Amino acid sequence: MAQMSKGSPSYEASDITVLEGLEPVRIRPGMYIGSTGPSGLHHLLVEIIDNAIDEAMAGYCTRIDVTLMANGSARVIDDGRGIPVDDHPNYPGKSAAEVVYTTLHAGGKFGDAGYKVSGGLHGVGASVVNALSTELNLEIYRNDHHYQLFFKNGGKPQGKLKIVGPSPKGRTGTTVTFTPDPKIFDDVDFRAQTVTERLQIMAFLNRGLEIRFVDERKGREAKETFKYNGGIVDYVRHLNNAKESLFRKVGFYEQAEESQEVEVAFQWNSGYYESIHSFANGISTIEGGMHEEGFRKAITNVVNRYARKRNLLKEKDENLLGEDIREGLTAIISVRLTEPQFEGQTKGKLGNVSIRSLVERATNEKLADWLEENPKEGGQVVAKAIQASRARMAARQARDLTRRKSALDGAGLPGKLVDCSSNDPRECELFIVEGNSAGGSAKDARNPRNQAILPIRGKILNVEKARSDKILKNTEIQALISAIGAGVEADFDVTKVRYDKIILMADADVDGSHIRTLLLTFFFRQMTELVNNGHIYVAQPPLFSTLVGKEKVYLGDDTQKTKFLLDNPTHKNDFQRLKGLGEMDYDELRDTTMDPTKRALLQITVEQAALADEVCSILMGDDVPQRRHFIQTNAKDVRFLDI
Ligand code: 1YM
Repeated sequence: MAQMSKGSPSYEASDITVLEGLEPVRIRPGMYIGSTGPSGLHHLLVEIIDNAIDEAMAGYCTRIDVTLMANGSARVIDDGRGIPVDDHPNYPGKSAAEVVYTTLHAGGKFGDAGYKVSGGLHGVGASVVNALSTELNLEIYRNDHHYQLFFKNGGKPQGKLKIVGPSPKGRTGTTVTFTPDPKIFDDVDFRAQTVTERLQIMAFLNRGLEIRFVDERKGREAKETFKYNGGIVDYVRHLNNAKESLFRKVGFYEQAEESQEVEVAFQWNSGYYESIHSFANGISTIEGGMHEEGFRKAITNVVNRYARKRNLLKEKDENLLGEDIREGLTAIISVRLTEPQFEGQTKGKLGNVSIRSLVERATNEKLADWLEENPKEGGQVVAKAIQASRARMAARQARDLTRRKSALDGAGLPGKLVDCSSNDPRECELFIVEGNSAGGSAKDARNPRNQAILPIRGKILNVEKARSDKILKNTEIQALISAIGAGVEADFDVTKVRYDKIILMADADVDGSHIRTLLLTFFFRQMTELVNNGHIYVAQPPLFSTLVGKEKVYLGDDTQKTKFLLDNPTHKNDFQRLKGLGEMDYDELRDTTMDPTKRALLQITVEQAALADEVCSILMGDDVPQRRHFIQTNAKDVRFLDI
């Protein structure tokens, strides 16, 4: 470690300015990293990795090592040029490296000073990481020297950047090791999965770059290397891996201008949903933006033109819509540009207009070429889009029919719905119950004022394996749609939902789990806002009950039973194993699922619903009814057990 030069007045003077420099970050960390929760913590690591990635994008770095160390710190190593060590022109007496780590600078200043990174941010986040760390060790390998500068207590440099030894032959690069400050963060424990997911995407987006991950923490030791010579082509393959692709090839094209470039990879699968992921300078643009707009517009044009040229679409036929063409499409759009403008609520939308025309032009020319060169695949794309357009029209009819039906028979509620009397959705609950007998007992145990029961027959349709028209014609699904009362798919309006809580009540066995998975997939795909806004719950009836005096005590599972026995060593009464919902008596059902003061409900998160969806898209193909598979979510308490 570099020694602190105690007693040196000039050092102390600079020390104060530095502290002033980074103070705002420690006072309002949220302004710089979003939050002091897990996302903020991981943001620190991402900032440092991004600097290494910038160096890779500039063409100087081929490998990045990320290590979660046993003592809780994180280390990032790159083999780039090393951060410049000479004095920064605007800060006499300070190395550029020190300035990068101690001033809250905008990228521009460094650009002015002659350091140029194409599209890079010149390490703007490095000082923020330093400010929020108890210790940060910066090592630079450059000019055949090994330099070091150590910071403590939120970014205080402990001396100047010093040469501590020679650089091993030819070695250049930067190594940063930092310890997040537990006074700032709620929790300073990095989650390996969060880190590796990010690293994998970075590796996909930077073709050929090798990113190694090592977890050295006790009991969690792990190693993983990400390197994709196919770049985003490999990314598309990865995304479609579990799906049935329409053809083997993954398409790719790219185009560059002076200050911006685009890369697109694409493949269709036999499913019915589109999955377009876009990025700007390696940052995910979850809300889309100009690059996606350009792509969507052009792909619609190109495929229509191609279909007409090959006479797959006749003169009298209407044009295919974009949504028809994008059905089952998996695509990655990755753009790089010098001054990306991130807009929108979560800053996840790319605003640069110039990129739209680049992506549009590239797609118009190169996707058309690809279709010409791959006539077999081109034909398959058009055939699928034509099927999608037919289904779209049939779905419209089915939807109209559902609407007309509701207009005719009064409130339009399904016959088997046992509705509640309250008209205030905020207090209303809908129980979706498997089977008629369970529905019967639920009807007895409910509070008729605000609890409604909808019995459904067996397994509903797997919406991952069916097109819109078929989904909307399914009676069980029609009953769900009209009971909830807020439309479906793009027409779904969450403000019209008739119940605040929609509670899935299925047995704790294989069949029950299967039904829950199908229902969650339906909500995830067709009533997405219901999941996003936390309206979906799963009732979790306990497995055991026992009498303590006259009071019946319920125990969720074997673990709870064991714990109960440990806590109550003198307990002598038997344990009843509760049967399926259909066989529960009035009191049992009320205590475990209907009475808000006693029951256990699990609110379903978007991640859980997405997992159900994945299960449905991978495992529950109509074609493989015999295949059994078991998936357990991270939230131990929902299980998707599937046939
Ligand atoms: C483990 C983190 O920060 N690598 C890194 C950072 C820089 C450079 C190389 C670099 C940039 C330039 C020239 C340039 C940075 N330099 C600066 C600044 N890895 C990590 N690797 N030479 C080297 O931008 O022209 C900021 S970041 F501003 F000092 F140039």
